Amino acid sequence: MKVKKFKILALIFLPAMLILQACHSGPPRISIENAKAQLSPAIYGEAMVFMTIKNDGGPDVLEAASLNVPGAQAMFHMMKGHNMAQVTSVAIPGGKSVVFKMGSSHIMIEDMPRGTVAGSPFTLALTFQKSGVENINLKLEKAPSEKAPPMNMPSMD
Ligand SMILES: [Cu+2]
Repeated sequence: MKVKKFKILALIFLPAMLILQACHSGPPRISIENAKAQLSPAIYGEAMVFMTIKNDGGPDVLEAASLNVPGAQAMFHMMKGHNMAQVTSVAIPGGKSVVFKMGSSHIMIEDMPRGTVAGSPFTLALTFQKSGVENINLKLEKAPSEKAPPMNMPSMD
Protein backbone atom coordinates (compact mmCIF):
# COMPACT_ATOMS: atom_id res chain seq x y z
CA MET A 1 0.00 0.00 0.00
CA LYS A 2 2.72 2.49 0.99
CA VAL A 3 4.87 1.43 -1.93
CA LYS A 4 2.02 1.97 -4.33
CA LYS A 5 1.42 5.46 -2.98
CA PHE A 6 5.07 6.35 -3.42
CA LYS A 7 5.00 5.07 -6.97
CA ILE A 8 2.05 7.25 -7.82
CA LEU A 9 3.73 10.30 -6.31
CA ALA A 10 6.90 9.53 -8.22
CA LEU A 11 4.96 9.24 -11.44
CA ILE A 12 3.48 12.67 -10.85
CA PHE A 13 6.54 14.50 -9.60
CA LEU A 14 9.39 13.02 -11.61
CA PRO A 15 8.24 14.31 -15.00
CA ALA A 16 7.54 17.72 -13.46
CA MET A 17 11.06 17.84 -12.02
CA LEU A 18 12.56 16.81 -15.34
CA ILE A 19 10.69 19.56 -17.13
CA LEU A 20 11.86 22.17 -14.62
CA GLN A 21 15.45 20.99 -14.92
CA ALA A 22 15.31 21.05 -18.69
CA CYS A 23 14.57 24.77 -18.54
CA HIS A 24 17.32 25.98 -16.25
CA SER A 25 20.09 23.41 -16.25
CA GLY A 26 22.03 21.45 -18.80
CA PRO A 27 23.45 23.22 -21.81
CA PRO A 28 22.67 26.93 -22.21
CA ARG A 29 20.55 27.99 -25.19
CA ILE A 30 21.70 31.48 -26.05
CA SER A 31 20.08 33.74 -28.61
CA ILE A 32 20.83 37.38 -29.33
CA GLU A 33 17.98 39.78 -30.02
CA ASN A 34 17.66 43.45 -30.97
CA ALA A 35 21.41 44.06 -31.28
CA LYS A 36 22.49 47.51 -32.32
CA ALA A 37 25.60 49.67 -32.18
CA GLN A 38 25.49 53.40 -31.67
CA LEU A 39 28.35 55.89 -31.96
CA SER A 40 29.10 57.85 -28.79
CA PRO A 41 27.63 61.35 -28.89
CA ALA A 42 30.59 62.64 -26.88
CA ILE A 43 33.80 60.78 -27.63
CA TYR A 44 35.37 60.13 -31.01
CA GLY A 45 36.06 56.48 -31.81
CA GLU A 46 33.70 55.14 -29.16
CA ALA A 47 30.44 53.29 -29.56
CA MET A 48 28.01 51.41 -27.38
CA VAL A 49 26.35 48.12 -28.25
CA PHE A 50 22.92 47.21 -26.94
CA MET A 51 21.16 43.85 -27.16
CA THR A 52 19.18 41.25 -25.30
CA ILE A 53 20.98 38.00 -24.57
CA LYS A 54 18.24 35.43 -24.13
CA ASN A 55 19.01 32.12 -22.48
CA ASP A 56 16.42 29.33 -22.62
CA GLY A 57 18.80 26.74 -21.14
CA GLY A 58 21.25 26.40 -18.27
CA PRO A 59 23.61 29.10 -16.98
CA ASP A 60 26.50 30.45 -19.02
CA VAL A 61 29.06 33.23 -18.69
CA LEU A 62 29.90 35.90 -21.25
CA GLU A 63 33.68 35.98 -21.02
CA ALA A 64 34.92 38.20 -23.82
CA ALA A 65 33.93 40.52 -26.63
CA SER A 66 36.02 41.50 -29.63
CA LEU A 67 35.47 43.09 -33.00
CA ASN A 68 37.03 42.96 -36.43
CA VAL A 69 38.09 46.61 -36.47
CA PRO A 70 41.86 47.20 -36.28
CA GLY A 71 42.96 48.59 -32.90
CA ALA A 72 39.44 48.69 -31.46
CA GLN A 73 38.53 46.89 -28.29
CA ALA A 74 35.28 45.94 -26.61
CA MET A 75 34.55 45.76 -22.88
CA PHE A 76 31.62 45.23 -20.56
CA HIS A 77 30.15 48.16 -18.67
CA MET A 78 27.59 46.85 -16.21
CA MET A 79 25.29 48.60 -13.77
CA LYS A 80 26.14 47.73 -10.17
CA GLY A 81 23.31 49.30 -8.23
CA HIS A 82 23.39 52.92 -9.41
CA ASN A 83 26.97 52.87 -10.63
CA MET A 84 28.59 51.76 -13.85
CA ALA A 85 31.48 49.36 -13.46
CA GLN A 86 33.82 47.75 -15.93
CA VAL A 87 33.72 43.99 -15.49
CA THR A 88 35.66 41.15 -17.11
CA SER A 89 32.72 38.76 -17.45
CA VAL A 90 28.94 38.79 -17.33
CA ALA A 91 26.87 35.98 -15.77
CA ILE A 92 24.06 34.77 -18.04
CA PRO A 93 21.64 32.98 -15.67
CA GLY A 94 19.67 29.99 -16.89
CA GLY A 95 16.17 30.67 -18.19
CA LYS A 96 16.65 34.45 -18.12
CA SER A 97 17.57 37.37 -20.33
CA VAL A 98 20.40 39.82 -19.79
CA VAL A 99 19.57 43.20 -21.28
CA PHE A 100 22.14 45.72 -22.48
CA LYS A 101 20.31 48.96 -23.08
CA MET A 102 20.64 52.70 -23.42
CA GLY A 103 21.32 54.34 -20.06
CA SER A 104 22.25 51.01 -18.45
CA SER A 105 24.60 48.07 -18.96
CA HIS A 106 26.22 48.03 -22.40
CA ILE A 107 29.16 46.76 -24.38
CA MET A 108 31.62 49.61 -24.81
CA ILE A 109 33.74 49.88 -27.93
CA GLU A 110 36.81 52.09 -27.79
CA ASP A 111 39.71 53.10 -30.02
CA MET A 112 38.02 52.72 -33.36
CA PRO A 113 40.26 54.19 -36.08
CA ARG A 114 39.82 57.65 -37.57
CA GLY A 115 37.37 57.61 -40.40
CA THR A 116 34.95 55.33 -38.58
CA VAL A 117 31.55 56.76 -39.42
CA ALA A 118 27.90 55.83 -39.12
CA GLY A 119 27.08 53.08 -41.57
CA SER A 120 30.39 51.23 -41.09
CA PRO A 121 29.74 47.51 -40.77
CA PHE A 122 31.60 45.31 -38.30
CA THR A 123 31.27 41.95 -36.58
CA LEU A 124 31.14 41.68 -32.83
CA ALA A 125 32.27 38.29 -31.49
CA LEU A 126 30.92 37.32 -28.07
CA THR A 127 32.68 34.45 -26.35
CA PHE A 128 30.59 32.39 -23.94
CA GLN A 129 32.15 29.92 -21.52
CA LYS A 130 29.90 27.05 -22.62
CA SER A 131 28.21 28.17 -25.82
CA GLY A 132 31.39 29.28 -27.57
CA VAL A 133 31.53 32.22 -29.96
CA GLU A 134 28.47 34.06 -31.27
CA ASN A 135 29.16 36.44 -34.16
CA ILE A 136 26.85 39.42 -34.53
CA ASN A 137 26.88 41.53 -37.67
CA LEU A 138 26.25 45.17 -36.87
CA LYS A 139 26.27 48.54 -38.57
CA LEU A 140 27.28 51.65 -36.65
CA GLU A 141 24.39 54.01 -36.15
CA LYS A 142 24.60 57.75 -35.62
CA ALA A 143 24.76 59.07 -32.10
CA PRO A 144 21.31 59.96 -30.77
CA SER A 145 20.59 63.61 -31.56
CA GLU A 146 18.48 64.33 -28.52
CA LYS A 147 20.37 64.84 -25.30
CA ALA A 148 21.00 61.43 -23.80
CA PRO A 149 20.73 61.04 -20.03
CA PRO A 150 24.15 61.49 -18.44
CA MET A 151 26.05 58.26 -17.85
CA ASN A 152 28.96 57.99 -15.50
CA MET A 153 31.50 55.68 -17.06
CA PRO A 154 33.97 53.95 -14.77
CA SER A 155 37.16 55.97 -14.44
CA MET A 156 40.15 54.41 -16.14
CA ASP A 157 42.89 55.26 -13.66
CU1 LIG B 1 30.48 52.61 -21.33
